Amino acid sequence: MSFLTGKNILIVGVANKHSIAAGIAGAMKEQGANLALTYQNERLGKKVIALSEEWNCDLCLPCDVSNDEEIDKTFEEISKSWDGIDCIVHAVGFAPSNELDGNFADVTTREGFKIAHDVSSYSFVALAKAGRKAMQGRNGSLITLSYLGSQRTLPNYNVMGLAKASLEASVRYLAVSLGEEGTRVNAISAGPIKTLAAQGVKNFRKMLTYNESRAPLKKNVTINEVGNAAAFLASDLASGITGETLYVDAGYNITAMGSLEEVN
Ligand code: NAD
Ligand code: 0WE
Repeated sequence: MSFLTGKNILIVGVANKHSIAAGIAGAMKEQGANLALTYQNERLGKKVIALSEEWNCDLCLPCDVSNDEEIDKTFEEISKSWDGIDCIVHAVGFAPSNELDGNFADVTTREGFKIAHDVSSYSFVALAKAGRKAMQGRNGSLITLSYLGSQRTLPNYNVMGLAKASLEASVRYLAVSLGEEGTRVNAISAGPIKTLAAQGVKNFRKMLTYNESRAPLKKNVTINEVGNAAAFLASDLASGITGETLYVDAGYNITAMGSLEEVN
């Protein structure tokens, strides 16, 4: 019951084996997909190339998603090996660290806003545009990663919350834009996970404990659980789903006021 057999899938956003994109790659490989990975820069390249070999990926290429030329080059290279692309996974987010620490109105700057929205939101549209031809008429699937901070405020997420709100809106607009070409567009809103991007975040461990105690499933999610949801969204099993943000967060987002034990 491998449901991605023969599908060509590009995964953008692996930094190391703890990345959400690594969990997605593992789950998609398990379902029989052919994989291509990209890495942000040479510093991360060594590790990602090693992982690409471990997972028998067809390709592993450099791609800084803030650079249109690098994006175009990536798809040019892929077209030499693959006759088309069935899915693109976008698991990239960045804001300058000083924007993610303190009172929103105090720490947010025009430059930080611009960088966060460019790298975390526009880059998804850029990949959709660059990959459009290769995905046409294949019942393709675009998938991005979001977070609850797009809908609710929480301490320090700040300008990233705005960028994720923009990203989720782009999922809806791209779904309409590409729907008639057969391409579906969805987001997964994941619960907090200890990845490289979470390393620099103040009190991240506290946030994990907070989420775990309040989530209906009384746990935090893993990159494998996010990976399995992404594998489903990439597959023909999800042929009726587009423009959607799917929460993979142990149910945290549906709650308010935590558990009764806390109130009593
Ligand atoms: P991660 O650090 O493993 O992955 C982030 C990736 O973004 C890295 O591979 C990094 O190289 C890449 N990146 C940043 N700027 C880039 C650029 N200019 N060009 C190309 N790549 C660039 O962390 P992660 O937690 O796996 O993050 C993946 C996605 O999941 C992000 O969109 C993040 O916002 C989202 N997310 C994370 C969590 C969490 O708690 N970890 C929860 C929900 C959503
Ligand atoms: O989307 C994310 C990660 C976002 C992120 C993290 C960093 C840290 C290092 C974006 N840019 C940077 N830039 C850096 O220099 N998450 C959902 C994880 C996350 O990040 C938070 C969180 C959570 C949860 C930041 C503040 C508060 C909560």
